[in-house]
Amino acid sequence: MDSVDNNDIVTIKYDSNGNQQWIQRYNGSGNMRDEPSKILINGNGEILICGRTENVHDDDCILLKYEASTGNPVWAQPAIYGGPFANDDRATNMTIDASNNIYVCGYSQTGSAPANEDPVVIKYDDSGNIQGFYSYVALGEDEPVAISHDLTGNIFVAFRTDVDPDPLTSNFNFLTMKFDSGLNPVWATPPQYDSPINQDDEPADLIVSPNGDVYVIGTSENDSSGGRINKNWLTLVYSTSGSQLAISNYDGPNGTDDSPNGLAIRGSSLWVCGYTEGTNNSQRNNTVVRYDSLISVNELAGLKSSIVYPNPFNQSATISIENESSEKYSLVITDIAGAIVSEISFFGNKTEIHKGNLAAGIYQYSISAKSTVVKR
Ligand SMILES: [Ca+2]
Ligand SMILES: [Ca+2]
Ligand SMILES: [Ca+2]
Ligand SMILES: [Ca+2]
Repeated sequence: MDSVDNNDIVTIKYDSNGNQQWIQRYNGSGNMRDEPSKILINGNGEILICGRTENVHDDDCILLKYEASTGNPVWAQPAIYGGPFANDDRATNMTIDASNNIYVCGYSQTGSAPANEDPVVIKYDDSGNIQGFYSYVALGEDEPVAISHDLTGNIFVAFRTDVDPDPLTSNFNFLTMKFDSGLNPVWATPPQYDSPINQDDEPADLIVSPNGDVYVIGTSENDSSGGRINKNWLTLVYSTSGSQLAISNYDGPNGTDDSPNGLAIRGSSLWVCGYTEGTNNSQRNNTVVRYDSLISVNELAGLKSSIVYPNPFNQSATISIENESSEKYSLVITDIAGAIVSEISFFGNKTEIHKGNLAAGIYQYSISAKSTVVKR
């Protein structure tokens, strides 16, 4: 912090009573801007920090490792990645697998300035050696925002991708990719989400459930009713094979801009936190939403996917399914204890459910036909 443009990566350990145990400061060789983006602890209790380190307007991705008890650097030098151009490379997030491999995601500006941002994902072993690498050249400014792994070492990354060819404007979409532990892409066609009105849809976080389902949350400009574009919380669920299992859109109490930023799975619930705008437009409120109907989605052979919109709902919602047959479907709604609260039959690919006498709460549904269970 010697001058305006020289900040450093500072790491402090506190004990459980809040007493400082050690402090470490990293100032890069450029004596310029060094900033962290994520801190994690590996299986040996060591501290990993990723971020950016600057050398005269040329940022590189940096990965630091400290000993837990002393704060001393474990590696002789931090792991630094600079792309093929003398331009900005910045780490945005990371995850650590069961073997202490570190997967860092970030972006590289490829080409000479001004250059687009292209995503990179780098695998480091426990010693900081690069073991795998993935990148793609993007149309616009593409950035990975979140990365996680499943129990068998597959890596999942949520990217914000810009699909608008005009460099002055954007149409951001969610892009979710699965990699094997060597960073080879697994899904032939990684799923994207673009709102029906082709506005900006930006993922914020991603998590993998113990059964391999992938949950991605973010902010979606998917509603232009009322003469303005309205940001909503979007939650997407993908199976481990990349098919979309569920989608949920949450519009806050004011019907204006709402944005989620983190998620966690606890028991059979998905918890999402962020902000919603209250009835006074300028007022943003911390908000937590618990989803139960998105969890325990078991994909069966021959399954057809279904969507509940909106979810949660006040008066009524539509459940639509991918319906390829003329079979009669039976919809059963159960409360959290498993008791059936409503049962209806319908033909076609959607039906409406109404609040009726149902108390506010979380309900699960299943749709079945003579031959197939669609979703549970
Ligand atoms: Ca510095
Ligand atoms: Ca660089
Ligand atoms: Ca979009
Ligand atoms: Ca909204």
